Amino acid sequence: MTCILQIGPLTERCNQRLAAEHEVLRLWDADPETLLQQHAERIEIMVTSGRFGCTAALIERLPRLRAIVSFGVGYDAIDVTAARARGIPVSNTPDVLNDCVADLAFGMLIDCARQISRADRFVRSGQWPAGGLPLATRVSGKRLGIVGMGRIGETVAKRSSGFDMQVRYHNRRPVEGSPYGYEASLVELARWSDFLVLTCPGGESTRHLINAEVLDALGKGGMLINVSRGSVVDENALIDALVKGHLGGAALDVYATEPNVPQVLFDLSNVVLLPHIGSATEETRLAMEELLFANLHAFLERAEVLTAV
Ligand code: 8YV
Repeated sequence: MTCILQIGPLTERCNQRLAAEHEVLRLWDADPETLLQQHAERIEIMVTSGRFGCTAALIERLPRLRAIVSFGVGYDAIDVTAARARGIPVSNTPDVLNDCVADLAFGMLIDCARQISRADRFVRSGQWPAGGLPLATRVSGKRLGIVGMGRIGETVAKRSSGFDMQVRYHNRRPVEGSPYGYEASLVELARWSDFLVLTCPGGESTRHLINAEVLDALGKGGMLINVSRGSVVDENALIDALVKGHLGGAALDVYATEPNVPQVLFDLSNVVLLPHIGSATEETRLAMEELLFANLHAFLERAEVLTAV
């Protein structure tokens, strides 16, 4: 039996299936140092997730490591450079979550503009009899800016056609054949946009891409929707813009240091706060699990992962 190191818990179904098929060492369930001292030499495969990631130091501790199989599309928390240096393939779970992440991004956009969560809190707390809510912001016909026109960005753009929105995007380079307008300057895209949706990958290359200047360009009439990674946004600059009323609103599914959400955001009525649930539906999590197992089996059978990062 291949010895697998599992970094953190996935769904219960996934944990059980892994343990039934393989010898699994559960790093989160043990004293990591003791576990590694006893078993590091035997570990051949690592199973992790976008959330648990994997450091270069851990890769270095595992002399027989042959593959890293990850749950989730984002791999910014995995030291892919260290894995590559040892010829260790890393797989993720792309595509199967595009629809659910895009659905949520659109839901967040509408929530932020139309104050759905706020209105729900308003009714539940018995405030309705005393008066109404302030008027909200229209969604249909507005300008949608997308940062990162990858597979998820494209799926968000497709959703917008039902709302008669204009779409423009910013990316490292224009996407060939894309029907949407490319904007080389992120600041200009923010200035143009009513809603700026972040669907780019996390990691060093996009760290604090959304800074004070971009937020200022998005301005009072603009709203920021983030379903990518918290690291893409300078969170202090975002808080500053929101507190000073320089930004119309924000809907966030991801944060700089999850699961810590800055307390100051709790009191802002124009902010929608979600606990990183972009892919969290029964259907999509099952599809992600199946792709994780397909990668694992492909590697065990023919030393090749299916969806390498
Ligand atoms: C997952 C995600 O919740 O796929 C991603 O990159 O952020 C989410 O789908 C996460 O990766 C699981 O840990």
